[in-house]
This record gives sequence, structure tokens and C-alpha cells, in this order.
Amino acid sequence: MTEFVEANFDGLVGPTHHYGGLAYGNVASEKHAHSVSRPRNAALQGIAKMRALSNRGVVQGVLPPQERPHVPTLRALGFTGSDAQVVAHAARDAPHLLEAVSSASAMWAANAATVSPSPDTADGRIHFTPANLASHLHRAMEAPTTRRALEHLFPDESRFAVHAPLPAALPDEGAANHTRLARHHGAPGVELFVYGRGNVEVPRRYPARQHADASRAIARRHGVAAAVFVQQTPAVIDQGVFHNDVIAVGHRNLLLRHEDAWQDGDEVEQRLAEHVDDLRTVVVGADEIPVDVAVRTYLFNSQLVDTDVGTLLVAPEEVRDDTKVWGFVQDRLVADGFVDDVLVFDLRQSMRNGGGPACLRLRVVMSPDEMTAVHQPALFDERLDRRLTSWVQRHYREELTSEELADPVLLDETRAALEELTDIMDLGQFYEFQQ
Ligand code: SUG
Repeated sequence: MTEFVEANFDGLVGPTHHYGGLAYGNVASEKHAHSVSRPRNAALQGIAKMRALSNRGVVQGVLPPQERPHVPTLRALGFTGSDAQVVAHAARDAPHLLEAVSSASAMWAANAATVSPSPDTADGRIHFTPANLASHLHRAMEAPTTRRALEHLFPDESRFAVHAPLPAALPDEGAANHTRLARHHGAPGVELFVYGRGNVEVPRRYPARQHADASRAIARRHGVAAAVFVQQTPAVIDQGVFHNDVIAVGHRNLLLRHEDAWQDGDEVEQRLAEHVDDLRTVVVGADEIPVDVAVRTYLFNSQLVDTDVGTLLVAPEEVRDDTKVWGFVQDRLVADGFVDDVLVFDLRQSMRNGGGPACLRLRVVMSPDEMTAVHQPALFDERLDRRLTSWVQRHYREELTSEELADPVLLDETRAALEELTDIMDLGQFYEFQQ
């Protein structure tokens, strides 16, 4: 048997990380709108997670941050003049648009794409569909660059297929609404697609982001042999579950789900078990962990990863801070043998925008052969760690306020940083400002 492994590609936090209050329905983003951010800290928190997982034998990759503020988008919105004038005019006339085009949201790599590994697909290639993220301006801007990044990192068309994002009329949020389960990584798996809209009852308070037709189109174009489609419960979306990965997480043959996550959850589980005969599930009751507590602590946004010492739960500090949730982790997950250990990280900078450990990574299950075809400078090792850490320390501001997004020096600073990053990650002339 060739040993397939699950690589985790984390989004490197960009230098303009800030709190724009841009994501309606994401309660953390709304709550922290316009508070002071700490970009350097945010990036170092992300790198610390990559380092810890890499040290435990997880194959860890890096997705580069995007060019922000994104001047081409401001030009498309009618702002004119030099790049500095474009930013100044937007700051004066439409500061909310400047906030949107300055968002470092590409850090949440779980929204970069949906990935179907080769054991699941008709042509035996790994398929990627970059998410169009059409439900929000600041996120929709990511799609073209994400596509180029994936083409750069996974260049060999005989092994990898990077598709175009879907048309914007069918909003798609990528792997955050997609889970793959299988007996082991190299076995044909079943792919679970979770949607919230598309000819179904919609939530009353908050918008549903993922369209059912988008999920179906992805499964179709990837040639996924075994796909299961499920509707997210409108009531949980109304409680702040804007992505499925806020209420369920699956890994290999283990599924952890809240009982309220999906319409007909038990039936869905049976259908999954038809494809994965040793499926193990933990169903979390609302009496054990109410949905609002799941949203506040991000328990379900933990990563489940295989390491040298078994399966780890990679959780945010907020999980340990809540006595009841921490008790659940110890009594139901560790003591019952579903996970072997728990790693806890301070990811507060990202968490305050609604991004936990699982949001920060894109999983790509690969064979050793496929792994050799990946753009190697994007793979995390001690050298990349040292170079990225020093790069962040030299280029990132300690603090950033919404008003400071208008600072013309910030544009030059971020460009200088990204210029150096293209060298560190061997990305060529990757960014639009370099063309
Ligand atoms: O799309 N937050 C992101 C968080 C994404 C989390 N990803 C996953 N669950 N996989 C979002 O809501 C907030 C940005 C701001 O307000 O500045 C934001 O976009």
C-alpha cells in the first residue's frame, strides 16, 4: 500500500490583518469590528501552529497572503489616480470599501478551495475548485489569486486539476463546507458536501452562504464517485454557524458532529457509513454543548491530525477556557480513545474574526508521488520557519487600526514585504503590483 498522508496548507496571515466587521452572520467578526488588531502577533500565532504540527510529523504547507490593499479592485469600483491617490480617495469617500480591500481574509485557507484527493476521483487526479466566496466582497476578491496560487503550488496537470471558481451566482465557500471520510487516507472515500441555500428553507436572521448547486457542481466536475449532500440546519446558521466547520469536523474514519448541525443528521450518518464501514462518530448533544457555546469556543473548528503519537485534537485556547467544553474533550474524546492527545493554541488574533485552527488550513490528501510534484518551497521546514519568522518580524506592524489603513506608507510596506516573500517562497512575479 502506498502511504497517503494528509498535508495541511495553512494561510500565512497578511500584513494588513484587521477587524473590519465585514462578515455579517459571523458573530466574532461583528463583535470585534474596528478594534485594534496585532498583525505581527497574528502571523506569528499562525506560524507557531505550523511549527508545532510540523515538529510532530504533519506535512505542513504554506499558502501565501494576498496583495492588500487591493488597488485593482478599488480601480474597478471607480477610484482613480496614482495608487496612493486611489487609496486616499477610497479612505475619504468609502472607508468600508477600503476595509474590505485591505482584509487579510485569505488566511482562512479552509475557504480557499474544495479538494478531492485522487482515490476519490474518476481520473485519478487531485481536483481543486477555488472557492468563489461570492457572498462577501472582501472574500470574493480572493478567488482569482487563490486560483493562481494553487496553480503555482500544484503545477503538474497530469496529477493535479485546478478548476476555475464557479460562477458567482452559485456561492461556494470551499472546504469549510466539505469533509472527506475514508477507512484510511489512500482508500476511496466519501465526500460530504454541506449547503445552506438553493431551493430549501433559509435562515431568518443571518444569510446562508453555500449554494446546493455549487456543492453538486463541484462533486460533478471533480468526478467524485461517492458524494453525500446535506442541508445545514437553518436554525444553527441563525446562531452564528456560518460554515459547517463551526459545528462538525471529520478526519479519516472519525466524525465529530453536533446533533443540530444538519437536517436528518442520523440518516446522513448512515449514508456515510455505507461507504466507510469502520466509521466512528461522536454526536454531541445540545445538552452537552449548546450551539452558542460551540460558536463561542470553536470546539468543532479544532483540527484532527495524525501524528507520530496518534490522532491529535488541535484546539483553540477558548476550548480550554470553558470548563464544560474542556471537560467534554477530556471525558468524551480523550478518555474514550477518539483522540490520543490535545494540543491547544493561542490563535486569538484570527479567532476574533471567527477563524479557528481548522479555518486556517486547507487539507490535501496525497500519495508520496503526488507530494514530490508539489512546489517544494511552499512546504514548511526549519529553514522556511526561520525565514518566515524573521520576515514577519521585520515587515509587520505591531498594531493596526481601521484609520491606519488609509496610511499611504502601509501600501508601500506591504508591497515591500510581499516582494521579499516571492523570493522566500520562490513564487516568481506572483503579485499584480509586480507585473
Ligand atoms: O468568512 N471572517 C471569515 C472567517 C472565516 C472562517 N473560516 C472558516 N470557518 N472556515 C468569514 O466570515 C471577518 C473579516 C473582518 O470582519 O474583518 C471574516 O471575513
